[in-house]
Amino acid sequence: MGRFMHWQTTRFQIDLARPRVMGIVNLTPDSFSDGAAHATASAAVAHCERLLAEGADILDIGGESSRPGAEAVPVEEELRRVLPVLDAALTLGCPVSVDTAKPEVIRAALDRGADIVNDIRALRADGAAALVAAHPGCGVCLMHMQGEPRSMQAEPRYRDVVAEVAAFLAERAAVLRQLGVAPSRIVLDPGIGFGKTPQHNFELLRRQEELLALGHPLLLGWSRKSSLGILTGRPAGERMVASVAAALAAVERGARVVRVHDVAPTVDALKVWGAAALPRWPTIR
Ligand code: 9MG
Repeated sequence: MGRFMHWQTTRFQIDLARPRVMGIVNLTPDSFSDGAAHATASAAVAHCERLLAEGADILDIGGESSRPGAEAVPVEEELRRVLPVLDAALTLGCPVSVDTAKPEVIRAALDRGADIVNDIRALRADGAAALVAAHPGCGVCLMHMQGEPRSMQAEPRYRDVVAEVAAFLAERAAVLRQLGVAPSRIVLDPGIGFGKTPQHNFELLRRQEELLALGHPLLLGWSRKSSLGILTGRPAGERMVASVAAALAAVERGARVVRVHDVAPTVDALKVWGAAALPRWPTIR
């Protein structure tokens, strides 16, 4: 998995000796999954509590949809959606990640104590990397995306998707390290479905060890993605089994964090995988 067996974050050093489950908390009314149902902060907090009860290790809270075709959300609206839920989630005793690319949201989230910044733009917005670098210890997930959510699926093109994603992630991690961010704070993500065809996504899965060679833990987000729908012929609401299978395949190939909607089945599957793969984990009496 690379050199770092833990993920350093604001309040927690997350042990990555076993794979971790990041539960998705979408606060977007147009979300492809739970957004509308969790439009209010109290429903969203109840959703956070449910994900933790199901075994999530990390919560990932986001107020702007990144699904293909999604329009940008103004910064004030994103703050309005995210901050009340973040404040409550930070009292739940688990690492809390904020899924955002906007420097204003990153700053507000870190000021309130967020543990991780999960940025689908890999901190490329002006000032975003400097904000993370100025923080004493937050974790960060740097994700690859070709293009913009509004148009990224129009015509994704690569000569070698794995080599190009790896080069991008290596460059972004190097930028952060040069700014003084400790390597143990950095996790990388190839960005399944972000400017990629199903063929690109499955090529990234097949050759995932080439991304592990970058020396940082990998986070993978396959949950309910359209590649799984194309493969199985199922709509987003019926992709739980496919999502669990993809998470397991990613973990089998070295991913240490999986970002998922369906926490309970993923946790069960990882327990079985762990019992088979690692004789000393979990302990069976
Ligand atoms: C916000 N978001 C949606 N999909 C994602 C993925 O695959 N990875 C990460 N890090 N974030 C994502």
